[in-house]
Amino acid sequence: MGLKDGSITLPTKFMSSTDTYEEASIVLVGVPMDFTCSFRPGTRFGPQKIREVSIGIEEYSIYMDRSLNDSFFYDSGDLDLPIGNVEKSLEIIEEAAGEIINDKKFPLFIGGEHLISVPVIKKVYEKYGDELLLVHFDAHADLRCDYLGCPNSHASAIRRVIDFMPSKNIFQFGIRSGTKEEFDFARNNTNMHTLEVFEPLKASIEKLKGRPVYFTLDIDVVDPAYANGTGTPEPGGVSSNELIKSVNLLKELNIVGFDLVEVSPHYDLSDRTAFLAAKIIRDIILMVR
Ligand SMILES: [Mn+2]
Repeated sequence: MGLKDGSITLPTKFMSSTDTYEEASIVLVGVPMDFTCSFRPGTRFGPQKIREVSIGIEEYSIYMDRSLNDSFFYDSGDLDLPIGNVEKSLEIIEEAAGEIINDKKFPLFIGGEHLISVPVIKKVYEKYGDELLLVHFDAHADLRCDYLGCPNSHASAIRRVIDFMPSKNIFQFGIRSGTKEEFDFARNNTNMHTLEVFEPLKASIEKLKGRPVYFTLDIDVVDPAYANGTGTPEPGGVSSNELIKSVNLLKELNIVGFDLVEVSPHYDLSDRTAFLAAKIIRDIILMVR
């Protein structure tokens, strides 16, 4: 597969990417996978659109008071996946994540659908074990045992994480959609905070401090009024400002891996969802550099 040179070569990289993998401490990987989307597909085009619009925002972040010019991250392009082959694709993602972690670099993955987070979290969990906590922003619980009989579905992403990671290590925020079974399961297993993100996250920071934290961000946690470019929009979400402020709270934590998923450009009026994603990715790079 070869993150260093063998991934698909793209015309556009995320702004300020360094020239080589070797000099980077953070490695960005695009995962153009949307085969298990339950409603509208298209997230496979997300990574490239986010890169494209990143050129339109500043390298300096007022939230982080740092500039990408002072950071060392490498955009390794998109993984080359066999379209439609879920198992093989998950293997390729896991291999890529493993390579980055073995090289002691920070994995930053851009989906694609939410299922792509599972193999990345798995490799990060292999490194940190039960010390690792998961912070999950999403409109959806993603706790289904399976979706129409398929355990590997984007609707089951967090449930698949619980196959290997203790459910009590998982902190969910902004959840406003799921089956009754998912909410019953969450009550007894995960730390789920419904509807809101900022206030419950602020109240949870002390519990999250001092531990390695993986952050998975499904862009549909944001209200479709602010982020309509996604496959399963769910009205009633947070504003883009609340998301940015919430990400800012994570400064106090030891973030060891990150992914942003479910941006679907063909539904994205004025690229507003992709712009929001690019801004969040910039700030995460600046936060963890
Ligand atoms: Mn979701």
